[in-house]
Amino acid sequence: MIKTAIVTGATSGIGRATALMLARRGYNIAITGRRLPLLQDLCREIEKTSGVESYILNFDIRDKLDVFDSYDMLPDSWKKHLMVLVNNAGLALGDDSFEMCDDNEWDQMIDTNVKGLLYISQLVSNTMKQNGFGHIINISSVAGRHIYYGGNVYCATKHAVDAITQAMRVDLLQYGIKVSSIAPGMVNTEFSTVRYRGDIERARKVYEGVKPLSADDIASAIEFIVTRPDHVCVNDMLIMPTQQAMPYYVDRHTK
Ligand code: NDP
Ligand code: 8X3
Repeated sequence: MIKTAIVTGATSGIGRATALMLARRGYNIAITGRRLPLLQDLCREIEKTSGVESYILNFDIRDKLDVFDSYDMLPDSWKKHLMVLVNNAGLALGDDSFEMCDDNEWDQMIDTNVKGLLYISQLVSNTMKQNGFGHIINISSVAGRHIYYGGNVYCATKHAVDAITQAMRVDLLQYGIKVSSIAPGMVNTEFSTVRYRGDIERARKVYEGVKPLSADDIASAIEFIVTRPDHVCVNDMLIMPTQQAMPYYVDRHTK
C-alpha cells in the first residue's frame, strides 16, 4: 500500500532521523526546511537507502503564503495517501532573563514553533479530513511541562504546542485523525548551537558529563507511535536522558 508522510524541519537532528526512519518503514517522504542543499542531500540518502520516493518542500515555516503555495504543489497522489505529519521544525534562541531578551528572537520562536506549526497542521488536517484517516505527531518539549530560568518564551511556545495538541485531538476526533505528542528532554542535535547563536563551545557544555538522548532515540519513539494498531493512539510521551529528571536537574559526571 502507498503511504506518505511529511516531516517538518528535516534538515538536521530529530527531523532528519525521523525522515530516515519513516523511509525505512516504507513511507514516501516529503521533507521541509529552509536549507535546500541539506534537503537535497537527505533526498538522495532516502532514495539510495530505502528505495522510497522523496519530495522537497523548501520553505520558511514562518512564511504563511510560502507554506500554503508549497503545500499546494504537493501532488494529489501524495496527499491522497498522507498518513503522517511530524511537526518537528522549531528552535530556541537564547536563555537570557526575561527583561534582557531580544524581542526579535521572541517573534522568531513564536512564529516558528507555534504559528508555523499551525499553518502546516491546518493544511494537512483538511487533507486528512477528506481522506478519513491520518496521524499528526507534534514535537513538544520538557520545556512545555516545566518553566526554567531563561526559558521564558521558548517554554511558552512549547506549552502552546501542548495546548494545541490537546485541542487538535478534540477537534479532529470526528474525522478519525490521531494526534500525538512527544516531549523530549536533552537531545544532542544542532538545537543548542542554534540556541547559543553559533557558539559551539557553549553548546557543548550543555551536554557535559551527560549522555543525552540522540535524534535516533526520538525517531524510535515516533516509530513506536506510528506502528500502533488503528484503534490505539499514544497521546503523549515524555522522554528524558537517564541523567536528567527536569530541565535543571541533571546528574553530571564530570571527571
Ligand atoms: P535542530 O536545530 O537540529 O533542528 C531544527 C529543525 O527545525 C531544522 O531542520 C531546521 O531547518 C528547522 N527549522 C527551524 N526554523 C525553521 C523555520 N523558520 N522554517 C523551517 N524550518 C525551520 O534541532 P532538533 O532536532 O533538536 O529540534 C527539533 C524539534 O525538537 C524542535 O521543535 C525543538 O524545539 C524540539 N526539541 C529539541 C530538544 C533538544 O534538546 N534538542 C528537546 C526537546 C524538544 P532549517 O534550519 O533548514 O530551516
Ligand atoms: C529543549 C529542551 O530543556 O533545553 O526543548 O528546554 S530544554
